[in-house]
Amino acid sequence: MATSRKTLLNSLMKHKKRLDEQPMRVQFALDPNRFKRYSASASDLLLDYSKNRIDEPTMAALFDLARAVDLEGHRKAMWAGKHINVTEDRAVMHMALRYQGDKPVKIDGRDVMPDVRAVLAAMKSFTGQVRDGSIRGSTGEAFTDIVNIGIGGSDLGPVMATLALAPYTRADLRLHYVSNVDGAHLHDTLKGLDPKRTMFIIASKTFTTDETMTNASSARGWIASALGEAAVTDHFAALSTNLAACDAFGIKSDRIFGFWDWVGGRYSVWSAIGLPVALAVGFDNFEAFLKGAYDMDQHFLKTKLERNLPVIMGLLGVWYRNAWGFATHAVLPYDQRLSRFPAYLQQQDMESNGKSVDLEGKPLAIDSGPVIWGEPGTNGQHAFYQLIHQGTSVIPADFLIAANPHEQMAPHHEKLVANVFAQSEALMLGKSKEEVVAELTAQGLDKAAIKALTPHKMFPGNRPSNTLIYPKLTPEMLGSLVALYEHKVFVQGTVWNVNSYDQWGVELGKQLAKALLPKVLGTAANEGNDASTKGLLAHYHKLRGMAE
Ligand code: G6Q
Repeated sequence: MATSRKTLLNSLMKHKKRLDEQPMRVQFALDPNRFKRYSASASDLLLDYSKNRIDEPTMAALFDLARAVDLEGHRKAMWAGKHINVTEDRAVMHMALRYQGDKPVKIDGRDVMPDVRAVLAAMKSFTGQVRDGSIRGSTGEAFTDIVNIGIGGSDLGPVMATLALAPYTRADLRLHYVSNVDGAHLHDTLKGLDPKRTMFIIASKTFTTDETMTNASSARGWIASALGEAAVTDHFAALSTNLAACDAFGIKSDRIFGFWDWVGGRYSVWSAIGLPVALAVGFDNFEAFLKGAYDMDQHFLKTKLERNLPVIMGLLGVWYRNAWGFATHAVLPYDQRLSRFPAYLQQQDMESNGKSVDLEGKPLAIDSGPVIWGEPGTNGQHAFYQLIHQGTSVIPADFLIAANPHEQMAPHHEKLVANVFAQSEALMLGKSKEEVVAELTAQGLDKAAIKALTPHKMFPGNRPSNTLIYPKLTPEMLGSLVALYEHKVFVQGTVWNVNSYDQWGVELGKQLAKALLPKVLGTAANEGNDASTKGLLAHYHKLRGMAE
């Protein structure tokens, strides 16, 4: 019988014990080559992982672990189009969407590349025509505002990428994203928009998601009441695998952009779901985004595990989750335009590896995915970094920084860089009692004050972080970064032996509200639920002036 995951992960504990006694600052003092030893790159992207609780035997044990769980075999299976999404019996092949080579990419014996290229060509033509004004609204006006209606995987990727690539967008073609079923989202987005110059894109893999369909129907009403029912076809496009439902909605066939069931929602920004990004930044830039992801695919496929960025980052995450028990992981981009990157990764990672049964359906005997969270720096420094520095929880973090800003506004970027380097250094070094006492003494404080203040001003240090540094946040680099994290999630899912590609927790949400809606509306009796739900419904009815 193969060694269990629990046994494999337990074997890491002896390394933890050793490292518990040798903090990073000691290791840095002993090894002037530590940065060189623990940094690796994928083309222009450098990962410095030297500020982690690691040494050579630990890294060797982590790579052994990757081999023991047959990471390379699993990777090969994914690329070969095997149905590794076992609960939905599907291949996982979003890499085909960005494939730049000329070999066939087969799923179930069929080369999918002709279909992929046909959709890309249609996207190119459509986005080009909208951008140059040859596709216009029903009254002949060029579009100035595009509203993408979608949620989850049909929203987060395009929102994140559009914000990240703001320097490549045009001021006269604005992208808006509506996801929440809360009417406030659509209402506030439409406020000030002119129906004559507004196009809606309905982005939904299934074309059945209630939030999206509700927003789509209200948007349809907004266009129809302003411009007439016949205008709908000129003002709507759709991105979906459900072509029949798009057609039934009234969307013209040449404005429906398809994709396939082997593209998971949270992995779909590379597909037709990326259309709003291509509209915002132009198709050439969208292609560069795909190319950057392809480069990372090649790195992940071809680089030996010891130099492989997604493998290193994935294994470090396993190390902290399973050997040290750290429950959360922060992603801290020092890049304002990556403001939605942590939220995007939250879905990518937590929906993928937030699982508690293994591939065979047996309960996991080990911890799986951590909580992913974060905000851009330096804002976070003035808020939650306090806990990262001095709280009782240790939170491994990824810092991201570009060497070159898009704006020539010295000294802004230089200050940003100084802050990000300072943070990871401070987290690693901490501040000892001796250092605090010396500092307070130099400030001239008396003995009693020093004694009282010292514990508050000490920092434990030895807090781990990775730093990712790249020349500039270009479309290509963004593609590489997103693909890096996708593959990191794959590595971790493989170690934990979970299906990273289903999302039954999401499906549950899609069903629950449906059952309750008639009771909210008051068309069904308020009975059958638990006392809390029943009480909340009754109070809601009272606040809305409805009879119970
Ligand atoms: C992603 C999930 C989920 C999905 C949304 C929207 O992997 O499956 O976030 O993207 O529920 O689904 P539709 O695109 O089908 O509307």
